[in-house]
Amino acid sequence: MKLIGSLASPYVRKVRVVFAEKKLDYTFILEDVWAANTTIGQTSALGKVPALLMDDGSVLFDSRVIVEYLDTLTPVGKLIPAGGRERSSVKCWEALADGVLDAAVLVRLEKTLRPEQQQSPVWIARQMGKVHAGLKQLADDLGEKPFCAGNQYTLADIAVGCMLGWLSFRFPEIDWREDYHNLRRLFEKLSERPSFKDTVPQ
Ligand code: GSF
Repeated sequence: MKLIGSLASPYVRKVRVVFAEKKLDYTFILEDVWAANTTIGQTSALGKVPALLMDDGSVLFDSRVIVEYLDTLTPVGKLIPAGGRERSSVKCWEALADGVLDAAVLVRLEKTLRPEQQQSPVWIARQMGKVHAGLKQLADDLGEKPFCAGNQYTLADIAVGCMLGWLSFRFPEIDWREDYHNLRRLFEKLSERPSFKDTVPQ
């Protein structure tokens, strides 16, 4: 399998962390989707990373689809519960963490791709509202539990950890560590795992 992605993308990081946790081999192909000469469109119609090029030539895209697939490949380090409320709960944690990212990415694109006079403060405030509401929800849901889903490390922790790491990377002014001590505690624990250490955004 070949994973197409970048070293900065939090969605790509989520997939890389899952590859590491599942002890699965892959080839990492770096792609700058923002470069004028990017060829990502040949692999993914949406022009986004991550995209997973399968050995039979087919392509899986969207990090949530990719990680779900990877989790089925081996019972090693099961990251998504098999079914029921436990499964949908882990997927919901992931959707919330990814949703915070989606909003923050929109703010970053607004601020980096548009000239300052064309930027919309209303749009930026709307998206930042989602970032802050999402962080609060995640912290409330985590409470004093060791991991998002309770006692077990799951995809929920990976999604939340990748989101927090990216916020620190691109929005250091958002002081989530100070606002939410439980998210800091979780993040520090996750950051000790080799899968997280090896994929710090850059
Ligand atoms: C989001 C991927 C994405 O936005 C997923 O895979 O989970 N829901 C998707 N990737 C960005 C890079 S980044 O912001 O991490 C991307 O490839 N954007 C290119 C574009 O043209 O929007």
